[in-house]
Amino acid sequence: MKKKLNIGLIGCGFMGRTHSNAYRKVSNFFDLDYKPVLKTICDRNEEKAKKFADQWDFESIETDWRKLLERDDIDVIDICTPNNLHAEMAIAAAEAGKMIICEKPLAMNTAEGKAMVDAVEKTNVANLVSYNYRRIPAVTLAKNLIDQGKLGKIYHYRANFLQDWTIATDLPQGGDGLWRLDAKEAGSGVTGDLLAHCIDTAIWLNGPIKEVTAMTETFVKERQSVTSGKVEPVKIDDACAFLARFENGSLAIFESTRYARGHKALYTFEINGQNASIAWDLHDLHRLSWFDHRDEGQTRGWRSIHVTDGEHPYMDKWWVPGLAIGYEHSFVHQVADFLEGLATGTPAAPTFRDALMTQAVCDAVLSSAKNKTWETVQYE
Ligand code: SOE
Repeated sequence: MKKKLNIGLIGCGFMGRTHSNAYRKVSNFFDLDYKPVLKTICDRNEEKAKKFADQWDFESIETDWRKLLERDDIDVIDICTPNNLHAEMAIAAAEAGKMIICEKPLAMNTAEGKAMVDAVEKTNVANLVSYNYRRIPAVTLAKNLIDQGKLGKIYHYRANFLQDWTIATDLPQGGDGLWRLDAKEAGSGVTGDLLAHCIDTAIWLNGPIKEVTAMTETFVKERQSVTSGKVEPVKIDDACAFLARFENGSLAIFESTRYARGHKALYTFEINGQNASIAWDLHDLHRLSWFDHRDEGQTRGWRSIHVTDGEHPYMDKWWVPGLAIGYEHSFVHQVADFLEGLATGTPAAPTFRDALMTQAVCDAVLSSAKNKTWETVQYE
């Protein structure tokens, strides 16, 4: 008999959908001790919450997230709100003794993130930050290959996250969907939204980042605010590029923008080691490119590994070899790992503490861009 885990999910946006879908599917594909139950969806807008509950089969709705915390029938609080609400909600949820899954980035800044880490560690509640790309099988395979030492010493790390959806100058800032353009709700622009993904993967694959130097740009300086109705200055970074040095001595270059016409969600990384290189591209997410210098000379070259075999991470849980899975499955894997962590007592990563490292790199990047300096990342 599986143990039921009642989910109270806050936020009916894009991420609310990805998480709901994951809770729905996970028990069909993974044999785990725990089974999530879509207990309550919470949104300030009652109509939206009702519609969402209907569509995703939540048992009930709330319009005030604090009520969720008072309820004995909620085990996990899943925070899928804009970034400015993460800290307040997560700290209150920890104090109420609830387990927490929080969307990325952990917080608006490192100071907030530290308070969140303190809260979950003081109350000892299970916690996870949703950096889903770690759990794309090809990315997890890259991690396994690196951990097996197959690349040898790593020299270079290169990552991009390119989009083009904010080029229109008449796009407003704030409110549903567009809160990512409003610094009051998002904290930062591409640094916290997109580079945070690249940084999380990079730290996971290649260890801590020691120092950074960055530049940012805001191409559209004013946009109408959905909340005030007035034209207001844009305070987020539309684009950011930074150089970094890892603690293992390797060098990195990261770039992100929402102004790369033609690119919708082009997250790519390439890692060059002494023996081998790997490369991955979100637009072709079930493939991992691999070059091994130790291969026999005549046939040596880049291989494209179709990461769909039963031997590949997570793939034995899905279809038969050769049949690909996609973006949404990374969230299913995330929930599966979280539930597995509860059963085994080894928490799934990234915990709030792990994600604080990414937050510290984001803060260093933003302050380097502002001060035009090299910044040492302050992890403590
Ligand atoms: C922004 O467009 C966004 O939705 C991010 O918020 C997500 O984290 C990223 O995975 C895709 O792009």
